[in-house]
Formats: sequence, C-alpha cells, structure tokens
Amino acid sequence: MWTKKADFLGKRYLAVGFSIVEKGYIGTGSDGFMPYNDFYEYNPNTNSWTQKANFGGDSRENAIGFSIGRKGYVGIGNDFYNPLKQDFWEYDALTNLWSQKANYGGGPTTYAIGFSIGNKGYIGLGGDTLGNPFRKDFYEYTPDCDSIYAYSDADGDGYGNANSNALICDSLLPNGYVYDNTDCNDANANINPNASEVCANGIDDNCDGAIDENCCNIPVGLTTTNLTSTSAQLNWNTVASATKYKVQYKRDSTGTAWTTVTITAPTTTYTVTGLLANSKYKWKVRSVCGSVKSAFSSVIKFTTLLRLGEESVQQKSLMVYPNPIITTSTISFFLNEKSNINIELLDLTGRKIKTLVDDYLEEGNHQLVFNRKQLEAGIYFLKAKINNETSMMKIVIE
Ligand SMILES: [Ca+2]
Ligand SMILES: [Ca+2]
Ligand SMILES: [Ca+2]
Ligand SMILES: [Ca+2]
Repeated sequence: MWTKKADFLGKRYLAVGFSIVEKGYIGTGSDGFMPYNDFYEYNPNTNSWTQKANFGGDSRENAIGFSIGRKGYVGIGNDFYNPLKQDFWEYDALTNLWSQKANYGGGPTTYAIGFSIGNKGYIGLGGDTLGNPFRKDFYEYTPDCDSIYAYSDADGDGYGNANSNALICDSLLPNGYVYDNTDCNDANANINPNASEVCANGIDDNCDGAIDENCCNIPVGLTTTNLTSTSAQLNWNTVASATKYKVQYKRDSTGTAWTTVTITAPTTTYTVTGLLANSKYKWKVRSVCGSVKSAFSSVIKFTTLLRLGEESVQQKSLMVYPNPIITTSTISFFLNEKSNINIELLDLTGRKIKTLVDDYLEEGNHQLVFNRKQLEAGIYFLKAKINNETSMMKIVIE
C-alpha cells in the first residue's frame, strides 16, 4: 500500500536519499538545469521537511548516499562542468555538520551503486570517462571511530541515564544505549523529558527539576501575621498556575459558618477585618486555576489579641506578671489616650470579688501591684473595661 505524504521542498532527480535513526534525508541532485548541494530532512512524525546544512562538497548529481548508525555518507557523482567526483563526506545528524572523509577507493566515479550493512558501507560499479563506462569494481567503507559517550536506557523510553555510560565509536550504538543522557528516572518509561507533568503525584514526571509544576496545587506555607484584636493577615505560598484563591475563615466555635473571599492571583495574602477580640479563628485556602480548583489546604488557627485602647498599642495590652501568682503580681497596661478604666477580679463563676481599679487615667503605661492576700488557690479572671470595651484575662493563684 502506498500513502501520499508531504511533497519535497523542491523538485529534483539524480539525488541521494537515506535514513538516519527515525528521519529521512534527501540532498544533491539536479532539476535539469543545474546541480544542487542542498540537503533536507523528513520527519515522519510531523510529515514535514526541514532544510539542513548544505552538503559539504560541490553541487552534483548521481552521487551515492547511505547511513551507518547516526551518520550519513554522501560522495562521488558528477556535475556539469567538472564531471567526475571522488570526494566523500560524512553528515552528523545531531550536530548538522558535514566533514570530509577519505576519497572513494575507486577514484572519480559516477552512476555507481551504494548501500550499507551494519557498520560498513559499500560502493561499487558505475562508470567514469577514462575508458571505463561500465565498471565492476567494488569497495567497502569502514567509518572512523570518533569516541563518544552513550548512555544506558534501561526503561526503553529513548532517554539515557547520565550515571551509566559507555565510550563507543560515534556511529555504532550498542543495544540498550542512546546518545541522550537526560532521563531523570531510567527505571520508569513514563518519566522522561518528553513526558507531561502529572499533577499531585509528587514526582517530577518531565525531568525539568520541578515537581508538579503548572498544576493546580493545594496552597502550602500558610501563616497568620499582623494580628490585632480585630484583624489578621493571612498568607500562603504562590501556586504557579493559580488564577485565583478562595480563602475561608470562621470563628473556631460550633455553629458558625465559613466566610469565603476570592483573591485574584498573584496576590497571596488577605487581611481579615471585623474580628472579635481575644477570640479563636481558623482559616484555609484553595487554588483556582481557570476552571480547575484544588482541594482546600489544611486548616490553621489564630487567636486575636486582647482589646485595650487603640489598635496601635496592642503590643502593650493588659499584662500580668508573674502568672501564676504566688503572693504578688504586677498588672500593667498602656492607654494611648486619657481613658475610663475599670478592672475587676472575678472568680471562676464570674462573681465579682473586688474592684482593682476604677478611675479616669492619663495616657501612657500604668502598673498596679496585685496581692493575693487571703485568696484561695485557683483560677480567677481579670475583667478590664476601658471606655466601654471589655476584655477578660485568666489568672491563676497558686
Ligand atoms: Ca530511559
Ligand atoms: Ca525514564
Ligand atoms: Ca516537572
Ligand atoms: Ca508530577
């Protein structure tokens, strides 16, 4: 059966043709008006022709071409004005370079025949203008041994193992060896530089050094920063192919619903506001990559700070030291403006034991010494009310 394929890029007769590995090559020849030295590669996978480096010798027709291993050989033939050729050239398909080799053993010759068997080439017969138009002499060609490393391809995916090599003659490739050395896993034919990255398998399938790249991965590296009594900044690591992120957060107590916000990539941070002071929250985030989305990340938690005065002084909010308390402790707090402040000591049931402060105080740091006196060991609370905002703090008396 014959199937028509893509036309050659010119028109030609008396050209040479041969194959190297999985590609076809055609070059030299004539269009009836002039000889050529151009050279082309045919890729059967794409059914397309590509022009390669011109043949190293002069333009000619009736040359001979064959291949040995990954090298092509073209030589002899004739042109219009200097009819007979005896030069002989080697083509390296990997480097796209021609190099001249020993002249043909039969001297200037055209209309010859040629072929290769294994590691040898053969040329013979043909004619010349020196009184021998119909010759019968026949020659064998042994390629030079240019040493080159080949690499074992144990999984047969066509890509070699850089750590397993053998020095060989460049045109002679032992079984199980390839010239490539870019297989990052030579025990798995599905892993090689031509493979597609498979998402979420934790494997660098395409040997580019990155694992699960361009996948809609679950965000990692979640952190909560810039905590105040009413806000928190949520951060996560970039996911390469994400177009958006969905963040969900809620108060860490039963019966509360998740609040969802959408963040457009490349932003990987979101500041939640309107939170309750001194309260536990939790959050999680997922990637959205076009129409695909990842699962949610694991949940992380944070606790908002105690409210005391304005947000800017949160670091200096109500502090009790030491706590637990043996005999005395110091209660300190900071007011960034003149404020009404009331601090009460409550027992475990919430009953007031005594008022520690009830005053209208200047801005700045304040300290008062707390003495347990006759209080029994146990858990107590400090209830601090500053300008009508209340917060609670647990203290322990030992
Ligand atoms: Ca391999
Ligand atoms: Ca492989
Ligand atoms: Ca990869
Ligand atoms: Ca992968």
